[in-house]
Amino acid sequence: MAMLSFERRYRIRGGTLIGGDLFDFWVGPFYVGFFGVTTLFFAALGTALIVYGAALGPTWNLWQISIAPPDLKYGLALAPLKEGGLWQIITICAIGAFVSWALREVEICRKLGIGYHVPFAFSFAILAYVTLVVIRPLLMGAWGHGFPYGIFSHLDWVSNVGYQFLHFHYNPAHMLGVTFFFTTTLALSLHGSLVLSATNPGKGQTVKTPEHEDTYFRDLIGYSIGTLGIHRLGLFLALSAGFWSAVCIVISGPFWNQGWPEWWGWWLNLPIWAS
Ligand code: 07D
Ligand code: 07D
Ligand code: U10
Repeated sequence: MAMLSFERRYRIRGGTLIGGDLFDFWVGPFYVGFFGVTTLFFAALGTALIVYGAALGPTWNLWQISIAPPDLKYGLALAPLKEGGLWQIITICAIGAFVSWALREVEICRKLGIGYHVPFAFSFAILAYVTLVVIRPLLMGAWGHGFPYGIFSHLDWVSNVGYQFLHFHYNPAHMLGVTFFFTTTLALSLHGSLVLSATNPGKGQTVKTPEHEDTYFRDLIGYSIGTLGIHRLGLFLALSAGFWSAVCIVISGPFWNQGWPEWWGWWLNLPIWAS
């Protein structure tokens, strides 16, 4: 890959969080850094353990391979390797790799002198994952409440946990999560299409300016959020989606253990309805 002159100027030492010059270099297009090495270490070890778990059986079918968390009877203790211990170590590796990746993002931001928005955003995905496999199991008293690591088995987990609460769609935080996910795709489709309409207008026509973009939405809905604003909104919507997802699962069990439809009893019990 050709090295841009910009890259040649910025690819210098410094800005690392720890370790000083240690691993402060690039390999091909990749910045390595201390956290690149820890990412590779955790990712390689975690993947190797998943392959070892798969080798223990019963299947090599990629869709059906699954590393299950320990039985609930082990509570918050360490389980034997073949009875969920593997899942526990893989979880440590996954968190190690995700956090290392986020810190490597931070180091790259520091080198470039840009804001920490990308690692901040990724930290919401990490939060959602940690909520599923650490925070909620801790609150419920057993690692067995984490989800199994397999392509179809994790779907079964989502469905089973959903039906344990009768009708997960009635979970108010799930409603917010779903709404934010839908709104994120709406915002991205509006933004992507608007930018393309102005900057890629077709043969023979001139590229239009942000004024055209602003005016389009003023004409259509009376207001334009602006070129910087749409990116702030997009980030807010996407992070809110992840945040409310984490909330919706952490309250299911630790803070609400009936069906979610029952939660809406507070509405029926409002004094204004009393006859
Ligand atoms: C496009 C970026 C690229 C990432 C990809 C994922 C692996 C896993 C590991 C065999 C948008 C790479 C996949 C490394 C292989 C083994 C052991 C990101 C993009 C392409 N899920 N989920 C998928 C994960 C949870 C749910 C697909 C991960 C929760 C539903 C893929 C996690 C719940 C559906 C996948 C995770 C849940 C999926 C596509 C972690 C609630 C689907 C993902 C670490 C959040 C869809 C067969 C994608 C599907 C799907 C990965 C967690 C629900 C296998 C890594 C427990 C309902 N999930 N998932 O494109 O087709 O993401 O499943 O938390 O319908 Mg899942
Ligand atoms: C957890 C992923 C983190 C990923 C990380 C990175 C790698 C590297 C490498 C590619 C959070 C991983 C990276 C591995 C890969 C390379 C090179 C993201 C995570 C750190 N639901 N529901 C949600 C909808 C129903 C249920 C969230 C819709 C049913 C349960 C979201 C519908 C029942 C849980 C959502 C619907 C049910 C959820 C998921 C519709 C089942 C959760 C998004 C239209 C019968 C989960 C935190 C998310 C949750 C969750 C949407 C239906 C149950 C809001 C649209 C009614 C049990 N559902 N759901 O969280 O909140 O992403 O998890 O019907 O646990 Mg739901
Ligand atoms: C956006 C944007 C914008 C742009 C953009 C984008 C958002 C302003 C200007 C970006 C968007 C896109 C490009 C669109 C497409 C993206 C998606 C759809 C999102 C999903 C992405 C993917 C599916 C791709 C995922 C790919 C990944 C994550 C890359 C995988 C890479 C690796 C595994 C390597 C990682 C590198 C590391 C960790 C460090 C470097 C290390 C090496 C190169 C290896 C060498 C290692 C060493 C020397 C260290 C030695 C290691 C040791 C000692 C440990 C080893 C241990 C063992 C046990 C083996 O808004 O507009 O445009 O483009």
